[in-house]
Amino acid sequence: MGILQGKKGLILGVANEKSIAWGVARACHREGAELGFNFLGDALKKRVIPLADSIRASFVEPLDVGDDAQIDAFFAKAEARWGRLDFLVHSIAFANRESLSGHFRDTSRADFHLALDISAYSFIACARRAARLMGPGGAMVTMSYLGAVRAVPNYNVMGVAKAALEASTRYLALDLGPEGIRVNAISAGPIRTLAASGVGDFRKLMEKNARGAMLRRNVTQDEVGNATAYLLSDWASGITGEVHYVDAGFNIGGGDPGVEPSQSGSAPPAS
Ligand code: NAD
Ligand code: 0WE
Repeated sequence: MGILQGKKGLILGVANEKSIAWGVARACHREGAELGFNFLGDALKKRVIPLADSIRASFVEPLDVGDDAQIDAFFAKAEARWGRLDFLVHSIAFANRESLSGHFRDTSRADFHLALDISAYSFIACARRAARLMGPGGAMVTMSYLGAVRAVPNYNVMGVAKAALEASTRYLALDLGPEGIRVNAISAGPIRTLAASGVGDFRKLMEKNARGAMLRRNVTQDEVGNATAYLLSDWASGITGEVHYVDAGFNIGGGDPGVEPSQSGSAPPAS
């Protein structure tokens, strides 16, 4: 029996088969959960529906989290379909492409608002509607990145948005704790997804990250999915308000260690 057997959950942020949200969906489906999804616009509808069908998802509906009316309608449909909810996964971020390079000081008011609205406020907005459908044992997880707590070149206003997202995770945990609802974030290492493909020299970033990671590699969608399924499950019933790193240990390190100990011994004497 799976660790999410019989639970009903919404997963927000599947764009295609590379999405972190799809890694989460695979893990949750494998562990016995019944799932619902959103899609953003008709372009993604035809990508998300076949994926949802492949795991017999009960629910696929449009949702742009920039629009309160659409959030209301989405959760109203979830309530009509299921009546209750056990978990919510928020795997959504957006900033104007131009704000993910160049000088951070040039961030415009509009770009700041957009990044924080879609990437941080939307979690609060969805959490409020989801919590209404949850009882004790309910759980939520959102996706963050190290740029929330370190100054990562070019991540810029998204780092500020992730800092707000991580703080929101703690305040939601405080707010929903009395109702027995847990709220956590996963801080994932870099993964090649649609969102990452819009970023200049992501390959270099991934190579640097792999070198600096304790495991000397990057993480996969499935590894983030498995950790998320655990945080959503009753195995994590004592855990809330946490930011859980799934980054092969990069965040604890001091950067590229250079030559490995096994390679650094003195050369054998020439014979
Ligand atoms: P992705 O492009 O597959 O997913 C991003 C999703 O956000 C898409 O499904 C997109 O449709 C959705 N989205 C954007 N604006 C939206 C809106 N207004 N309304 C509804 N949905 C909207 O990329 P991903 O890498 O899987 O990103 C998922 C999450 O993981 C994001 O929060 C991202 O910041 C986070 N994350 C990504 C990485 C990485 O390296 N890929 C690392 C750490 C954290
Ligand atoms: O959160 C992210 C990326 C989020 C993202 C990506 C895009 C690209 C396309 C948000 N908005 C947009 N807007 C677009 O138009 N990551 C954690 C991946 C990421 O993005 C970076 C990174 C990493 C890691 C950008 C600069 C530096 C590092």
